[in-house]
Amino acid sequence: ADFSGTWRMKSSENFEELLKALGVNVFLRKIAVAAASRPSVEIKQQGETLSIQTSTSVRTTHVSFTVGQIFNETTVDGRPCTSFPKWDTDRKITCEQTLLKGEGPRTSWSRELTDNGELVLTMSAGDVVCTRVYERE
Ligand code: R13
Repeated sequence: ADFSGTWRMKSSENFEELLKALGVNVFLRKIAVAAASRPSVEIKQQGETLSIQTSTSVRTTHVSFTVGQIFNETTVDGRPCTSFPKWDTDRKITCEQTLLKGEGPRTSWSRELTDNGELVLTMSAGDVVCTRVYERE
């Protein structure tokens, strides 16, 4: 599967609930939710190595990793973690995160290319799952 491309978000569910589950206060949550409603995502992939830049007006993140290898990133609420991405199927990467410091709900994300060419991102914190669907720009 090739995740490469520039992606535009079509829909998002439970993003605010996700931040709430992570303990983000209502003030920062509202700012994050507003900004995250208009992201731009650029993915470059070469073989098993992906580079993902997620841009919004208030926060831009960049991660680069190889599936099967542990890497450092931050959780969606900005806490440093190590992440372990694996192929769930040949079109879906699932990544479990482990906080470097402190306690918090278990977090993970997954990215899947669907049959109709969309990209489905899930982000989980404990029982809360946020689902965001992207289409190619
Ligand atoms: C601001 C500070 C407070 C915290 C926060 C968390 C997330 C975000 C912004 C902030 C944003 C996240 C966007 C995520 C996307 C994900 C995706 C709580 C640290 C800066 C307000 C904007 C776009 O779709 O891949």
